[in-house]
Amino acid sequence: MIVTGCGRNLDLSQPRIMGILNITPDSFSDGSRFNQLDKALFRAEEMIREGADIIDIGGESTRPGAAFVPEQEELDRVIPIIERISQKLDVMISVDTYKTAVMNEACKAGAHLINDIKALQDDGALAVAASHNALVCLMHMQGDPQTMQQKPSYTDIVTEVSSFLHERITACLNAGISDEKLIIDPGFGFGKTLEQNFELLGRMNELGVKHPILIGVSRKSMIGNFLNCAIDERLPGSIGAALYALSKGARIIRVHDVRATTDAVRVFWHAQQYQKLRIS
Ligand code: 7PM
Repeated sequence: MIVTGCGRNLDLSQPRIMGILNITPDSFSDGSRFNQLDKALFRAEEMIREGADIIDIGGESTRPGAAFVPEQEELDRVIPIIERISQKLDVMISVDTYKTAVMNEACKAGAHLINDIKALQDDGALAVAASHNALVCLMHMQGDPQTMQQKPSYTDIVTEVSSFLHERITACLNAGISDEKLIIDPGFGFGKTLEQNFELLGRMNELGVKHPILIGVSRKSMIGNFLNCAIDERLPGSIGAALYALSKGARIIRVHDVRATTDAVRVFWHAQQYQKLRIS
């Protein structure tokens, strides 16, 4: 299956890696915006060499309890970098934002995919996504980033995530976004306890969507709390979860550690395909 965002194709007959490029003042520190631009471009190039198919550019941390970033500040952070990467590199560009104005400017600057943790619920977001013919990743979140980890609660997590995503899919279709533009994401860590995350992971195949599934578990608390380890020790656990997600139907894996994840995913996929061909 091939999907197309703003004229750029992405072949999903095999798993794809989305590399995370966070643009916050501390992420490429030691000075000017010019310096930041070069460093971000360098990191994007590096991730492409390491196997990234998509570069996901975000200017606001959505970590639990993180500070709000004003619209203009987010624009100042991400737009110059999207422009630069789209001019210099041959790669699919994703913008990680829930703000309509940022989506709009990002698509004008060269983004192909809108990765929205709020699933296009901001005013005007549906119309902006439709007008650019962009790919859209609709993610599930319970609550908002400031408070979502305080008391997540579900009767049945798979049913609730699935019905939310179906409601957002319908909203997209009604706004003139076609089915082939949609990617869905269960939103690991977004208003979910450790146990709820693992239940959702294990039952991902029950979500009942025909759209490609993207997942983000890289370095998250569900890995750290289970293994009881620090952020910089979470790579092996993150890869374990990513491979399990592939076995449950995920097609795009959003990660910080592109090289290691790409190698693991390629071996996993090859072994699986090899066995399928052998027995068919
Ligand atoms: C806790 C929660 C810590 C979230 C860090 C994060 C996702 C995303 C993020 C995801 C999609 C992080 C984040 N996570 N977009 N943006 N799916 N589509 O790990 O799981 O960078 S933010």
